[in-house]
Amino acid sequence: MGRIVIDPVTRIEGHLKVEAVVEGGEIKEAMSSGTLFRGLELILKGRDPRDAQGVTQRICGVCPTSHSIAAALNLDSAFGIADRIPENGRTLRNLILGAAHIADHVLHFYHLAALDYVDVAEIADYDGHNPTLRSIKAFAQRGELAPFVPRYEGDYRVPGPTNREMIAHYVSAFDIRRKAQEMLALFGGKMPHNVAVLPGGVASVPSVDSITSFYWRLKELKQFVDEVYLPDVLTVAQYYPDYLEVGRGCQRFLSYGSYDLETSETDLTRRERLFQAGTATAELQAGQLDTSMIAEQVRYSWYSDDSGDRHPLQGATEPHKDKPAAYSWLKAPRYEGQVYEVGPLARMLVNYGAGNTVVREALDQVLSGTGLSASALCSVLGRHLARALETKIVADSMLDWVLKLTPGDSGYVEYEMPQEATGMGLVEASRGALGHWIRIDEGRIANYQVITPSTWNISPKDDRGQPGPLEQALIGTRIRDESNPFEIVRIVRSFDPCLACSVHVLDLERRPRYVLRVC
Ligand code: NFE
Repeated sequence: MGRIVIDPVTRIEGHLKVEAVVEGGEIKEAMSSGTLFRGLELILKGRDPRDAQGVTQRICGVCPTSHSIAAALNLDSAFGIADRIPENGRTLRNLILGAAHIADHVLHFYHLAALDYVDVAEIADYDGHNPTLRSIKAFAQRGELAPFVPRYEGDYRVPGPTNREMIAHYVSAFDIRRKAQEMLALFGGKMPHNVAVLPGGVASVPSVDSITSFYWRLKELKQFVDEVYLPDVLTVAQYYPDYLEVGRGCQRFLSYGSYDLETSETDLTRRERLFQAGTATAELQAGQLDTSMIAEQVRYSWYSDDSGDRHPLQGATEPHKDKPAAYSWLKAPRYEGQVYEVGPLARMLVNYGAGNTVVREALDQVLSGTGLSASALCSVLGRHLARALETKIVADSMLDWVLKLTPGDSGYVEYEMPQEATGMGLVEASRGALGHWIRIDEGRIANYQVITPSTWNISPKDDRGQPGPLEQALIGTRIRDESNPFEIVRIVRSFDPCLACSVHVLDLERRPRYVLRVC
């Protein structure tokens, strides 16, 4: 029996340690640990509720835009203005969030995950004239191939010319990400930590100029998604079909839904959205979402036990760093006591199962070319495919939405802040279901709780000992070479984990806490 420890896992966001117990070449047990503490909830206690809009964006530098939308929806609901957001405000929020998601998904595939399948070292044999590839080759010849090495030596299968084309796409994807961030800043003011999304709507007023600037960049992004990103993911699927079987996970899916198409319905789980809220099984059995069934458990988390199994409105953040048996700073969110995966795959399966025609048509079109069924997507490559497909759906929808903006119209509504209230903001961040909950007492924040997507996906075992979604996806995987466990990192990266929503635990005596092996 062997034990594999990867700490930290690189090419993800934040600090994750993965441990796997291997017996007979197969993972029998897995533990995922968030090794940093996120205490933003404690910082918010006692503050003006409107501070949550700015403070919660600092949870993370990658997904601050999703937090800005979740916080705004949360405060809208607490302030009683969820159904009063002007049309421009609703549309601008969708465009700001969509720009963030496109940038994020392109970042994830090209700059984090694709290097598990594309062999950059192969560039040493390149004798063509592409200037980008020639300059990477020059670095390789000088032995300066970082950040592409060190790495686990995977079984790289994409043939030379296609492989090199994808290396060139790695570089062009930087430009695409920049353009998506520019789009976000046109209406949001800046990235990261936009300043325009507020409770009550969006503070910026679109002009013909800003709409046109947004539109032409979006056209270019759409072309990249259609002609480069989606085909590249399908290419990977063609050469690694076994990864359509690997990493299936818990096979229960949950989504809060995203991109409001109207705001008259104040219950966000029933509001008409581009992606609707719900649950699904791998067999595509859809279910209605009941947020009262969400609770966090902490038996294996570094939090005091009496803060366990609570709905987020009653949630507590009481760190207990020496707790026996605990192994993660992440709590274990569960729905009806069961383990659920969130993320792009969940969004696609929940909406496919519920008969969302936009998702059905897009997914059926891609699947007809691959011969797969929608339920076969519960896998490493299924997650990548779902992510690329939803990027296409979002980009296509945004082309329509941006032309619906009315130049010069305000997207913001005035409001009065209540002294006592509760609120809930549900949205889909790039990585999945993101929820913010607030309780206001005497005009101040009495409690603010955030459950991020990675808290769902990377959660440790729960009070009943059920492993989290990533842990379940790792268990049963066959490892070819324990000293080179590329199968593990491929599974981990398919979830696009982000543990950055954390604050460092400092040891003021500077004792070493871990020996790090960077791969
Ligand atoms: Ni820090 Fe995030 C996203 C949120 S965490 S990147 O997407 O919320 O999974």
